[in-house]
Amino acid sequence: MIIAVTGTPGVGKTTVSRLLAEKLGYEYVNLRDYAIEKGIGEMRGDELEVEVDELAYNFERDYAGKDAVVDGHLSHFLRADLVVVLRAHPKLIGERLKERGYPGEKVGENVEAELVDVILVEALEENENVIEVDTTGKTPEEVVEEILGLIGEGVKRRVG
Ligand code: DAT
Repeated sequence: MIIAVTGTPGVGKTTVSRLLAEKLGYEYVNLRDYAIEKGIGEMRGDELEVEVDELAYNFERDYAGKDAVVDGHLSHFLRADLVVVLRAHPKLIGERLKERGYPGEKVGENVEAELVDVILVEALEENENVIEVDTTGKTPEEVVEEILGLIGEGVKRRVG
């Protein structure tokens, strides 16, 4: 099963994805590292620009039938069995990205994207199995437990 973990930068994707993969015994895949390793996309300054179709095509070829948790703000464009959209209060996103040294304009863009549900809307357009998890005020462990609970319910619903 492929689980895509997506969300606005700073929302906690990497932290949660690593822990989720560990708990499930799945491979952890950082989508940006995967793209760089495969020579997909071009660096523009610090940013990697990729063709989403090319990324999805390659990922499908390499990971079809495998168990993996895929961490990345484009992971909802992949063929995944489940998309987890992590959310956080926009103020938290702003604080984390400032701390990360993002320029003001980039911080603003991402805070706004979180405010208006950009990634959630994209994910719902791309995939039928989307769950949204609010991380605000929760530890990464609590977030992972919530995801595992929702995965369990989904499986039960399909079986029952
Ligand atoms: P992303 O991969 O979405 O960019 P990250 O996992 O790198 O996000 O997390 C950004 C920062 O926030 C990092 O310093 C760890 C912290 N963080 C992540 N999840 C958290 C949580 N649930 N509670 C508190 N801090 C969290």
